[in-house]
Amino acid sequence: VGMHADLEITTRGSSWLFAVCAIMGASTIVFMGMAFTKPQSERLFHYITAAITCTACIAYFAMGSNLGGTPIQAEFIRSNSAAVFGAGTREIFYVRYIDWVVTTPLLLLDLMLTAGMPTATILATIFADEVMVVTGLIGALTQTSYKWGFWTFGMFAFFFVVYEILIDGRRHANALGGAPKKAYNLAGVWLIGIWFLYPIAWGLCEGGNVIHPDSESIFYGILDVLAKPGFGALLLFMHKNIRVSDLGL
Ligand code: RET
Repeated sequence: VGMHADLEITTRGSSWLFAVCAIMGASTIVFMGMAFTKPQSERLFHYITAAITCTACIAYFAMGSNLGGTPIQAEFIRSNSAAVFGAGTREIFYVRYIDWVVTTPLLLLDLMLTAGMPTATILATIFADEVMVVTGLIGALTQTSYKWGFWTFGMFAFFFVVYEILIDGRRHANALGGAPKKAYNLAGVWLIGIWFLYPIAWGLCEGGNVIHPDSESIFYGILDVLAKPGFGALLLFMHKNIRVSDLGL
């Protein structure tokens, strides 16, 4: 049933994707459980963080079921150790980008609301983030080397996001001082450090077709666990001494 790519995930890849699905689901339950220990007015960051892992849980359910992907012509295929030249298709999981277009703005919101950044700055940063994800998707679905043009547009957008988080956001967080400053600086460095690995993974997978889709699942899977439940747990832990109302929210 459905279209098969010449190079696609195996049952091992599928099991790993379901394992990540379970981690995302369990994290969602934990974050919601933590939310209910707080009064309603103090739950904003718990809700944002739970929405992120909930979205990922569903995306990983799709990928584990070998859904949300489509065969895309790749220049050549390297299957396991043997390099096989010629025409062939690779399974591209476009569902990742549907996940990212929802979750990456929420991750940025978690961080930027912690620093009390102005609404216009938050919206501009989220716009750049959306450009980054959508150009990444178009590039992934492109069968020619024009795909690297889309990747380059995405990198420009990403550098704007990095500037806003590391320079502009830090300035706002430092002005607040105290617990928000500590939370922002730690979670911000964690976020940017992990996000830098995504365009590298893209280059090895959707871009260059250098690593097998099973390896892709492991690479992106580890990044997603660090970037979603890992980041979320760190952020909520650092929020222990911050009152949502003190941030003007
Ligand atoms: C793409 C390709 C185009 C250039 C760049 C990219 C960056 C993607 C990033 C994704 C982050 C995803 C997260 C998911 C949730 O856990 C689109 C791969 C820069 C940074 C954090």
